[in-house]
Amino acid sequence: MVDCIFCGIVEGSVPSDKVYEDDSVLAFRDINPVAPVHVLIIPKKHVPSLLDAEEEPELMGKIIAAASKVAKELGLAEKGFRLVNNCGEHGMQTVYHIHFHLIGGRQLTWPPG
Ligand code: DGP
Repeated sequence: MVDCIFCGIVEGSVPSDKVYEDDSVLAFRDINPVAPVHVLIIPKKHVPSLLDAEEEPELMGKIIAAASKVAKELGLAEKGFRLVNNCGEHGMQTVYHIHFHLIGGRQLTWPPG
């Protein structure tokens, strides 16, 4: 998957600041953070978007479990945090390798823009 930047991160050809890794999931700091903690949690397998998640229920469960683990490890458990997926044009998805933004370390607001 040469055209996918996140596949490049998984393969190691694109550098990243990793905070968690297992056999099927990788988490690394976002290059353009919007909060003190902004981590992207991705499957190592190339899954384009949430529209494809229906075929990957086990993998999606592993991503949510990793998000819980990373949130606790990065000190977000006490005050809380947000886990966000942007899907498609209206969701403002820019990288078509599914990823979940783990955002915290400050007071967040609602609704998002
Ligand atoms: P989204 O709009 O949900 O598709 O957000 C994609 C995010 O990916 C965005 O917050 C910036 C981040 N990003 C894009 N390219 C890179 C990269 O090469 N390295 C890292 N660490 N993050 C990246």
